[in-house]
Amino acid sequence: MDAVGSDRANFKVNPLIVFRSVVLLASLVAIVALPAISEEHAFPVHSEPRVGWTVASSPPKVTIWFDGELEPAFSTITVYNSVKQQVDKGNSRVTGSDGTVLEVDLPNLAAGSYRVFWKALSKDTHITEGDFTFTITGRSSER
Ligand SMILES: [Cu+2]
Repeated sequence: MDAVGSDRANFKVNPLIVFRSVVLLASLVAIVALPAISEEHAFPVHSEPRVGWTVASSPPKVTIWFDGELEPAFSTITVYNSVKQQVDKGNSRVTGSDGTVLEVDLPNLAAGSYRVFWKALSKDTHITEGDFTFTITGRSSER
């Protein structure tokens, strides 16, 4: 009876060691597997207006070119003004013959700073997202 009891007591230590080993192994597998999994992530290669750019007048739309095909239902661009009001026309869409371009139309915007938020779901179901700003000086429309 006592022997069984102490066996059980000893056995309680083992799961912890097993658990640590599994965690370590899982981490190693994740690190090794990462490059293969992330290959198809869609990242922006160019945008119009460009990241951090200053433009004279309100651009008709924001366009972002990606390095991979996008899943239209879950890929979006939204544009906010400096007081965090959404200013785009809400018609964010995937375009381009190969489905790698994301764009949204803009109304005629006043001079100011704007922030573009983008989210892209690639065909391998991985989501990438980010944001950037551009500034409209409004010089061309000031009279
Ligand atoms: Cu991916």
